[in-house]
Amino acid sequence: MNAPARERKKHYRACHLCEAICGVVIETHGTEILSIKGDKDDPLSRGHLCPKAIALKDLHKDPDRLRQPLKRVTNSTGENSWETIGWEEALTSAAQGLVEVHERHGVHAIGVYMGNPTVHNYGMLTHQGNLFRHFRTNNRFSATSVDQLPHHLASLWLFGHKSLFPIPDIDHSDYMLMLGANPIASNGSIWTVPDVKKRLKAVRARGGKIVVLDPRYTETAKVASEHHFIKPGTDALFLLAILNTIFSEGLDDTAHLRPFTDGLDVVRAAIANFTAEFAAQHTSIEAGTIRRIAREFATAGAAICYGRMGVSTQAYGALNQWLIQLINIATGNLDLPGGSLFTLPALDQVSTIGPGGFARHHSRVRNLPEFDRELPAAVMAEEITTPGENQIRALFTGAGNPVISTPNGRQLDDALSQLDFMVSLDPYLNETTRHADIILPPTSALEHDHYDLAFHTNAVRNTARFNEPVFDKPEGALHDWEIFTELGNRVAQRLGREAKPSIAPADIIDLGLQSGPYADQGISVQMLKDHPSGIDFGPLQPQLPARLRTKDKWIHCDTPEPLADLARLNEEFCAEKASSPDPAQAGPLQLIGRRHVRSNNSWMHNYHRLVKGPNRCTLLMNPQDIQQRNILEGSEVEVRSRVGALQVVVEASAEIMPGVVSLPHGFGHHREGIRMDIAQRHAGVSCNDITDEYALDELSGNAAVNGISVEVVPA
Ligand SMILES: Nc1nc2c(c(=O)[nH]1)N[C@H]1C(S)=C(S)[C@@H](COP(=O)(O)OP(=O)(O)OC[C@H]3O[C@@H](n4cnc5c(=O)[nH]c(N)nc54)[C@H](O)[C@@H]3O)O[C@H]1N2
Ligand SMILES: Nc1nc2c(c(=O)[nH]1)N[C@H]1C(S)=C(S)[C@@H](COP(=O)(O)OP(=O)(O)OC[C@H]3O[C@@H](n4cnc5c(=O)[nH]c(N)nc54)[C@H](O)[C@@H]3O)O[C@H]1N2
Ligand code: SF4
Ligand SMILES: [Mo]
Repeated sequence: MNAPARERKKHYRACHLCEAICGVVIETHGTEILSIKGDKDDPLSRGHLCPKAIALKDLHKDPDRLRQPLKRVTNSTGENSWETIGWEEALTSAAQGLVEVHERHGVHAIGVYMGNPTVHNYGMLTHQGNLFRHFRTNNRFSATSVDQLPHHLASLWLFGHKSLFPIPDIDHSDYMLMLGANPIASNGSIWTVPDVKKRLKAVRARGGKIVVLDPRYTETAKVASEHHFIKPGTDALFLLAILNTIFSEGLDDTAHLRPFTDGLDVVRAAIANFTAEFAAQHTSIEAGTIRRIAREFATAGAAICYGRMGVSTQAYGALNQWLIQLINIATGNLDLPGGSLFTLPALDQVSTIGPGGFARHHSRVRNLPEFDRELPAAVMAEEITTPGENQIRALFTGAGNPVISTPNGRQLDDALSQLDFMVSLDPYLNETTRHADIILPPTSALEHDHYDLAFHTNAVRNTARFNEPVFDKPEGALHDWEIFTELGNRVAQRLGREAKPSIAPADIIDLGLQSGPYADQGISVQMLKDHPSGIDFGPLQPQLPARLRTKDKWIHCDTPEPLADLARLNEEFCAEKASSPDPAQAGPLQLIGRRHVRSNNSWMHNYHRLVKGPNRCTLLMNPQDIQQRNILEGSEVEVRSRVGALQVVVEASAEIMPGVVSLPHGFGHHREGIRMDIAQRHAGVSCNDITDEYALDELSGNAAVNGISVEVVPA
């Protein structure tokens, strides 16, 4: 072990826990963390922090965080136990298990699932290829298809690259129309916007307007000028009505976009029947209100239409995200300061990674389309359990917890126990990794350096920052990227292929920076080390058409796939009208999720400071719905869906619209055999135990974890 340095030290760091990437200053004494504070000199986050930042310490110190590889041992009576093993044995066994399945059943028998923290850990992004180049399997999955897949598709269709996201330029905007997002709890997503509350309030303070559409009166709705309840899954009708009103009242003006934009006339004709009246019948928002919002939006100085999880993980996710961009385009708000702009990050993924593709192959059992060489996570269980050629028999998971995060988690939980072999790259023994044969735990985040490859690309300002490790790497420990390299090399050896020399992630970043858009300003890793709070390249700027990655550098708005999807929408809602339920009867309810600022998906419940206080894993239900069902407030209820049932405490709340119930995701830590002491004591239930693997956006294959039809009865 290195002798711990004993002096007090200040370390500059980006918090990697969420997309806001706030700058923090961590003061240490030897191996102790004395304080974690917001970095006022960070040009992006300007000193902002949320309560999770302090968990950087808890996460680092957590006694449950694995420091050495584990091997599952099953005794003669079928009982599992875990043995701590050395790295050499762990890597050799992991390589052997994967290669054996490969050799016996072919490459597609290997499945891969990569979770959300992958994109917060640049070494995983730069080095995962060292392993996966050996396993070019069709059975790749990630959290993308329970999340932002529709955003990627809309960007690919309209702008020619999956990561070319228009970013709300909130600091210069006059009007924001926001659907299905709660940035005050989530701290923003596909929109890196630290201190979003202050930025939203500033819009109102300068006379602008924020309009929020959400089935819950959220933390964000509370700071908005206007909030409207919207029935889950009906946003496409609302967005179409907005666009339709803009066209029919002659409010469209593509302005500066006209020289390189076409196809809007085709869209105008295709959506002529989607009127504000039609939307009003289904959304619960009056036609007059929809038209007023359309007029306000189109005539505001600079306006943003933005939608996130709530409009992405539902039955019309891709159609919604495409319509949102068409509204921005038709009103000339794309590529306009105060509207939505593209970033120009110091290391530009749009120039360094491929654009992505769609539907080039399909899943074996259900024939769902791939996106960017990944299949929808909703088919993972059936691909493991359905016999036949290319059935998944071995699985590699990295930084993911799909048992808790993907629809019908119980089914997947069961499927994982049927695998021949499984390896997990993860610091915890949790609901998913407990099925692994080998768990490979990486170093803690504070033990490696950090550059944000993903989120500068989505930020409200062009900045760059590189952080050195806060603590030395413990002897014998391996970073995620080193594990990928070491495992990849052992796989290569077994397959008789050449091993790859390993270049550290920081060196890759250095090369990228020096050939990136700010190369002329001398940017390098060394320069960033000399400016630990980050370097500011200023506010976002208009960049079209140069920034487009479509072949002809035009935006063609008449995208065939979403245009064709209008028929599905029309059919569903024309049919629904005929069978609209009797409001006096207690019919089915729609289940949606929610996020809390002290939580983060499934893996941040093991820190006392974050989970203390009242139970947050409750079912929110409108008092009217509670009364109709003879349920007692605060009692246990049973929530049933097509795939199963769970029991949870009900909380009466007028903040949730009638007909809708809300349960947070990421809980359900009661499962046998996990090693997360505090999380187990705040176990809660997993809402994905009742979400449905058949509830999808049929166009994109994205999971519809919002808007699940459920019944709620006294338990
Ligand atoms: N504190 C915290 N922060 C996080 C996370 C976390 O778990 N906790 N997770 C991170 C991740 S991975 C992500 S992707 C982001 C997500 O970031 P956001 O999308 O901003 O977060 P959500 O809270 O999921 O917001 C979705 C909203 O959609 C609403 N909604 C549900 N169904 C519908 C619908 O049909 N229509 C409309 N209009 N609204 C609907 C919900 O009520 C909710 O308010 O947050 C990130 N940040
Ligand atoms: N019902 C419902 N389901 C949802 C959502 C919802 O709103 N409602 N949200 C969806 C969204 S937006 C997302 S992004 C997904 C998230 O789904 P996942 O990515 O599958 O799950 P996480 O809960 O983020 O789990 C992250 C895992 O990574 C591990 N980990 C953390 N840091 C590191 C690291 O640095 N290296 C490695 N190797 N491992 C690490 C943790 O221990 C944990 O096991 O869930 C989705 N599922
Ligand atoms: S908002 Fe909180 S969790 Fe997100 S980066 Fe900032 S401090 Fe970290
Ligand atoms: Mo996410």
